Amino acid sequence: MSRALIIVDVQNDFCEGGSLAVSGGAATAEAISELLAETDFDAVATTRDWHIDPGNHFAAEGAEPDYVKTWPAHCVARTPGAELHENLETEDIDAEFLKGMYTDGYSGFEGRLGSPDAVPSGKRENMGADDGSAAIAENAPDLDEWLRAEGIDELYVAGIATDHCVRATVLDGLEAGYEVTVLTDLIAGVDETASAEALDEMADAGAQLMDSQDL
Ligand code: VGL
Repeated sequence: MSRALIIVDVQNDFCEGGSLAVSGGAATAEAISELLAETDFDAVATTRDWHIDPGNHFAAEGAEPDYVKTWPAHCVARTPGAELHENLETEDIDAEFLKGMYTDGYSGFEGRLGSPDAVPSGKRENMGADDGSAAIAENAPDLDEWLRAEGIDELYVAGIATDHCVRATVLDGLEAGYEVTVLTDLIAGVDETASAEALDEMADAGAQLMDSQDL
């Protein structure tokens, strides 16, 4: 078995101080960095929300977001809020997948490889045109294509938010035929009840739930 760690949306806007702050986001980033220092994966990928014009994913001007389907503006392409959080150590990250340019983009499997390939490793000045659109090269592989090319069959998923992008990524990973494990101490959710329900749903769909200490 070859295993990949998928780090979902550990971005400034989803951490304390961001426009859609999820409580525990910064601590999650730090804990993921500790895991990366201690554990070998065959591949490590991050996903990032990378919104240009995601339609009604952002609440209309003057309207209150419902924090279920509509949200405050967040992770706008090429803004500081869309950057990975500084507590996340990016040295071991092999590839990064950008999603949600013109859609909600909850699932990492909607993401396509950012350009250049190893974006998180300090080369982010090459992220493309001002509207963010050129950040994804034409013909860039999507997450599934990239994982298959890397020979990965097992996914370990960590990140933000348990009840939204982690959930959607895990369910799509199972659907695509991967063995999927959610690292339950390395996730943070928007809503406590919805996060508990999402974990049940992921487990019912076939995901393993595991503490990273047991890896
Ligand atoms: C997310 C809410 C809105 C997430 C993204 O990354 O889980 N949550 N957009």
